[in-house]
Amino acid sequence: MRANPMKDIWARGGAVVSAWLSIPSPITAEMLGHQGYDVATLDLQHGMISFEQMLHMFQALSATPAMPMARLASNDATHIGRVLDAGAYSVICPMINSAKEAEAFVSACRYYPHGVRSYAPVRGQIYGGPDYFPKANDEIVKLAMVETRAGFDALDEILAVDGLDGIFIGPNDLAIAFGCPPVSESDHAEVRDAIAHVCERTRAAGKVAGILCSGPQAALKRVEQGFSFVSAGGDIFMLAQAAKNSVAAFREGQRVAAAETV
Ligand code: 3PY
Ligand code: MG
Repeated sequence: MRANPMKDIWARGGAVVSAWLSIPSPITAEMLGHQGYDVATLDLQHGMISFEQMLHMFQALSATPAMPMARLASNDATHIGRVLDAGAYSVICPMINSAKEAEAFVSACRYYPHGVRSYAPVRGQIYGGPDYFPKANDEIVKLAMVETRAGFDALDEILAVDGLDGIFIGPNDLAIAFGCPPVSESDHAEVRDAIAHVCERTRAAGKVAGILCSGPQAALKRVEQGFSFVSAGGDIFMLAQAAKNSVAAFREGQRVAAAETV
């Protein structure tokens, strides 16, 4: 089975940087996959991506160095099996509130005797290789999202779940859970403390701490803080920013030209 590059990066003490894809487009996936990210995560929860579009985006990503990952729509074993069978090489599960929910998530990702995943990995095997079955349980990274008050309170029990590789913080939902506005980099001390606490406990448990970030500078700060999985490239946000800067430069040029002709 193709090696999971995230494991290698973590073994060397590095941090994984992921693009975050919400636009339902294989061409966007292929283009972003060639920009140097370690991973490209398809957001099946809040992105506008159907099953068929996801499949084509995974296919487009396999022509690039970026490893295909998915943020699942929900903690549902049938959904998880289908996403893995289509070629997701690692998965993030939203809204994990308890150790029981984390166990169900991990179990849905693993074959017997460690889990309840049903065989056959039709496209996963095309991407992963012929020895997919004996290796997939270990090779596929599973990150549970802590982004609710219940999940935050159950953090240590969630971290004790066998087979769970780490935690991914949803900073927007976590901020809401602490009564604050949903933003990626919150100014509120209680949200900042909660994020620092999750990072610290996760690392103390020997697991990977991950978080969604607003951009590269914020992601660098998170890595400095101890996170080793950061998403620092939302397709919609980056496109909007680039478009805004481009049109602003054009308008400014027009303004200067008009001033010169007066
Ligand atoms: C959150 O910030 O809550 C997320 O789930 C990231 O999309
Ligand atoms: Mg969320």
